[in-house]
Amino acid sequence: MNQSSLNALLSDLPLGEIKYFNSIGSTNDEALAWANQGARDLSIIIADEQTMGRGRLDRPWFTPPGTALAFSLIIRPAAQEKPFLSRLVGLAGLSIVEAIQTFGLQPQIKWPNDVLLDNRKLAGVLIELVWAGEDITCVVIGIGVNILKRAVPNTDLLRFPGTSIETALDRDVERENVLRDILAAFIALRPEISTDEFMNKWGDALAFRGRQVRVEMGAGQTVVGRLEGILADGSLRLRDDNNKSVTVQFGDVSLRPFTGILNK
Ligand code: BT5
Repeated sequence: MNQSSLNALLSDLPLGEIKYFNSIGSTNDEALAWANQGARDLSIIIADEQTMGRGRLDRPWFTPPGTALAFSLIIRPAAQEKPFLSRLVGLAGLSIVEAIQTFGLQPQIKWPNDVLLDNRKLAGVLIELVWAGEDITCVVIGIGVNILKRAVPNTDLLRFPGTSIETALDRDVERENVLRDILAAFIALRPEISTDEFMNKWGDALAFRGRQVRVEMGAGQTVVGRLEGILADGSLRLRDDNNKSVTVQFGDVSLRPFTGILNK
């Protein structure tokens, strides 16, 4: 992967500028700085290696050299997109899902920002906003996808088990092509973001739907219930043990460990 191969490969997609780095701290940091300096819509920062890759809440995201896709997409939302910015995480997740489906695999979205293969984390999305006063001028969408087995850190470093495309297919794939497919899917889905069809696609891609889950919301706060789906603003709807509907805006979802005794 290098600047000229990327320029050539992506030349027929309606993108902004593309900047490639052999090694970088975090593509999101570079993209946020570039967004503030006026980067065009759909400009991309991509790196072979990240030394300070980030997840949510400043958790680490590992991108060893030559093993993964790590890039950030800069979005300058149009006025009509602004009411739907909370759906961008779904748009990014669905774009990854569609790209991975081309290998005959069945990825799913673990709400809000992970893509799973065989119930293991294949990819993560980190959304960050650029504000001007009360207005959001840019959204940076950071995407990390594990291509080779070596991209996945040791399990004791992970909150959730990880996987890679190589693990699932038992062969290497051309990571530039995965990048291209994600970007093409993103560009094709973007005009649908305001529609019910988009919400249906997002809901259909959800992992653990209808299952009992636990959502950790930080500071020791936890909600448990049956995962029902996603609301129009991108939040998660659960049904708790008292049959009450519960809405969650932020958190980490996992399957609820069974602790009770089965009553017949
Ligand atoms: C995420 O956060 O999953 C968002 C990851 C976004 C990474 C991209 S790469 C390009 C761009 N530049 C950046 O600096 N970031 C974005 P979260 O849901 O908070 O998950 C973070 C957790 O994932 C960590 O605490 C680890 O347990 C786990 N993790 C870290 N690296 C991983 C990897 N390569 N594969 C699987 N899991 C990983």
